Amino acid sequence: MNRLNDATVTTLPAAVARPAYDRRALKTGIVHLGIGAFMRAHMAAATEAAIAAGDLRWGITGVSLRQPDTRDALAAQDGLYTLAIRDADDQGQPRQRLHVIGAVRKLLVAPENPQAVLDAIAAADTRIVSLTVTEKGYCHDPATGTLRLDHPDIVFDLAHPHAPRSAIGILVYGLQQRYALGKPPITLMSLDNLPANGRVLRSAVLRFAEQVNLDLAKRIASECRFPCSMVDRIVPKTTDGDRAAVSQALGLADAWPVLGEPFFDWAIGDQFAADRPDWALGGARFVPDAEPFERLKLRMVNGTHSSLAYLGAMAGWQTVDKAIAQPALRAHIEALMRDEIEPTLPALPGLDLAAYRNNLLARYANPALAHRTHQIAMDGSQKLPQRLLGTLRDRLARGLSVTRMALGLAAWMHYLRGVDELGQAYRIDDPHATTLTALYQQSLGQDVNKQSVEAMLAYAPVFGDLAGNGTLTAALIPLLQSLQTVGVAATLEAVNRGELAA
Ligand code: CS2
Repeated sequence: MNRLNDATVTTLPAAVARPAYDRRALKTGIVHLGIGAFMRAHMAAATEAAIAAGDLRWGITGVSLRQPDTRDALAAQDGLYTLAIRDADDQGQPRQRLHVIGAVRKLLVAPENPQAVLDAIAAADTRIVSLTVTEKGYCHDPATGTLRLDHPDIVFDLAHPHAPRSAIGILVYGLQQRYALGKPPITLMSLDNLPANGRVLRSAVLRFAEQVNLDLAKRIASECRFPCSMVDRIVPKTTDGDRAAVSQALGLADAWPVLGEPFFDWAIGDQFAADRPDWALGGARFVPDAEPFERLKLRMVNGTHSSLAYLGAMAGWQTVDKAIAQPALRAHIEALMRDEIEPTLPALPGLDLAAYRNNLLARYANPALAHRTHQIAMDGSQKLPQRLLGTLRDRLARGLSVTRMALGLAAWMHYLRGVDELGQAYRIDDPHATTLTALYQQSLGQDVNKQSVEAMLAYAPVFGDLAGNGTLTAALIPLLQSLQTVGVAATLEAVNRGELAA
């Protein structure tokens, strides 16, 4: 089978959308750090819409911060790849719509050539540097949001200005080079699932820049912009089966297609240092303040996703659609949103929360995505603060019940056991895995009681000021006991009957 690339793209079946513009005329306006599946199915798709409308300034240089695999797959394809949008037809049969995306012009692998990445950030045409480096990529303390100057990658980068390896180090040295060349300031845009992601990025960049040069830090602070943004599209990891199925449908081999649901949302704070693409053409919304949208999305989508993932993974429900098909889990997730999360959300003009909730349940039921619960379960230490703990803090402060929120947290703690209810062992994929699994084994793994639950909640990088919270401890004890003794399904049924409340 021939490979998908600029020469073969003209042979695609008519039903496959593809670039109709001249890719050779495309300039590079965006440098993106962390060119994984999510970015390729979300921001790149919206950028493609702006380019297709005739604005050829916005080609993307994609940077991988660790592995060469994306570059290895896409370089041979001239940067082209397929976005497969998957859902079910009226009969419930899975279907997909294919779109070959042309926005990615160039791919770099930072460890191979860090200077090339700094050069790209400093280039005259670059207006925006965007990031999807996942929560842990900010090298910050998840509980407080502050950059950790003792993080090994940050320590390394402060000592190696020409070969930085963290996103933060790369950004600061890239900006330093840009200013040295007299180029105008740019926009730095986080697309990660962190609350106030633009502010988290700004504070990390400035903290690092202050260590490098105070004048540089001041210029960045006053001239660059760091808009916050809420991003939403479910993008499961591509499997070999997906590669084969997409290639078959294209009639050309695509080494790394990406998959996504039809749903797309992106609310961007409209604060840019210079030009930007008209991402509204691809479904984005420019808003004065993205933070209320982020809170809505992180608590409703990611909060319930993580709860569902830990419960589902422990019960042996391998994918989100299989998990949400369990009536007791579905009833719990619906009530969790309606009764515990929604009352903590700020009002947003025009937002119908009940419709948002029902639409989310339908998204979870999408049978064509096969989104693995273990995939969502990874990096819990980095995800829980913004997904679950903010809602919990708000409810605890107002003296409201937290049983359903606490069940998600209990399920995460239970997940640290490393073996599901069918006896299947799995790896805890988390930067804090070693400490957390040891902590679990010394505490909850021995017995569930006040002391062992308190020992877990004392883990400061995740729980911060929740350590010693008596109400939360009391809520967790019966839930953890139930998960350990009767399992996920029976615990869900009990919670749905109004039992197990502290
Ligand atoms: C998921 C998210 O993997 C995860 O942790 O919760 O990637 C989720 O699919 C997206 O944020 C949806 O927009």
